Amino acid sequence: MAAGGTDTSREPVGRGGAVVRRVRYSLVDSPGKEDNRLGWRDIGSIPALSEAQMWSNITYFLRAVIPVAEEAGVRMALHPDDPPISPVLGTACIIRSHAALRRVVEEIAPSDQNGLEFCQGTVSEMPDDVYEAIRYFGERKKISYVHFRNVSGKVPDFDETFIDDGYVDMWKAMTLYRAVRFDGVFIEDHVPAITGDTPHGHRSRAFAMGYAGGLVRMALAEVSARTGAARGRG
Ligand SMILES: [Mn+2]
Repeated sequence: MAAGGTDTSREPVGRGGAVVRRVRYSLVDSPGKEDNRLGWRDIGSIPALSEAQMWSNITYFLRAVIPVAEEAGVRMALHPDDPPISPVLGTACIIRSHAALRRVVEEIAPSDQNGLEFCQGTVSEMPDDVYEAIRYFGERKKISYVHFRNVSGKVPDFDETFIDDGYVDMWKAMTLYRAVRFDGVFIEDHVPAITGDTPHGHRSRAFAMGYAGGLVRMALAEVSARTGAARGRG
């Protein structure tokens, strides 16, 4: 059994030659991994796990932890499988659809303290509609916080893009967070590697955070304009 990143490569295909994480599932799941430059490291003898075993495990975990979180006033936040593909080298990755997210927060352990780390990038890679997911989980107050990033498309093949260079309309997404009155935090998450940047990607992260901050400002400014106009009419 091996474990590690599921990147199948990093390619200089982003704007300005930026290097982006590229996932091609046909390469991820192949044994051998000679063609997987960032591939898998052998970590010993962990057996492959089935979907049923993984669902059993997460059920055991959440039903033990969520009551304690309720007592302690801690809000949990589950990140989906990234990338949302399965299996990976024989092990099932179960959190890869909106139905799976609903199962976690609505069926296994329904609680105000059981929420989602809503990785919008990963959710956008799932087969379902990302805007519908923002509305659905946002309306139910299940979004603990957001990884606000963009991708080129859905599974099985996609690249992680600059925030303004993917298939998701980030302004439309932001207006949906506003519509459901999401009041949590937006975080930049993965970003393309820009030439000359630090290993952590400070320049690229600054761009992503600035872009997100600009969208928040626009979204709030529209509300102020509407409120102001209403006052003006009154
Ligand atoms: Mn994420």
